[in-house]
Amino acid sequence: MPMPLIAGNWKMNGSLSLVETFGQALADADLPSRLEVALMVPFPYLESASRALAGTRAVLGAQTLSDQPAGAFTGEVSGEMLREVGATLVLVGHSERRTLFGEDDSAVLARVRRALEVGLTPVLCLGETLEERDDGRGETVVIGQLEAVLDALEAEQRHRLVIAYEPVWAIGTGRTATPEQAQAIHAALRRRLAAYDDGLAETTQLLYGGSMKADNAAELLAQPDIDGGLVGGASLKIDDFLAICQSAG
Ligand code: G2H
Repeated sequence: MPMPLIAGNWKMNGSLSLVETFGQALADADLPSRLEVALMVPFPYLESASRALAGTRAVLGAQTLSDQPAGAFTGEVSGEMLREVGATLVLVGHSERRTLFGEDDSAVLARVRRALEVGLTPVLCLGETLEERDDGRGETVVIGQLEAVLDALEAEQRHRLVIAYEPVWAIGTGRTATPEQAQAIHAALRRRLAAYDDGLAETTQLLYGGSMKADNAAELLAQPDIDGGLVGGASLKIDDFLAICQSAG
């Protein structure tokens, strides 16, 4: 059973004072012993979040990275820079990056490769749109997104990823996948991982993301193949975020 992981994704939200609030509260919190916690904050807050989280169990993550190591790429941020300010994880292929910023499977793969090169853990996000689900293609789309990355990696590299399933139709919409719907896709992902190698299926953390909240986290996290959560909106309120962490223990 992989270690549960609750990762908060602030998206383009938050403030320096929210960073401080989270640092304090996470330092004081009595979190379940079998739990990993991560916070993905916007780039400008990474350095202060790194300091604020230093005395806590939470690790720091970024929300994307450039597919290039350095150079004339105005506005971009490299994996090396993220490491330097204390990030250890990075989201790759979040559905908002795929749909709003045109990141296709090859762009996602390039970013996963860069993250691995610099020693960041990529949190690879996968998910189908409502149209794809309604057409009965949900599982095929999600497995295809997984294969687009894993087929291209070395066996050893595949063991250094976290996978997040986030149905696009459930993100920020208040519409959560039912525990059964989420479990069905997670089980399919686990089976596909096992086809690469058994150890991969056993150790890879499979997170669910999509309107996870304090009041629905427990039943989602109780599913056998859901190992944690990628939490957006509910990760902006410390009480909600801590409540979700408690349900994962
Ligand atoms: C989607 C999630 C985190 P929200 O995975 O990005 O967002 O919880 O707001 O649906």
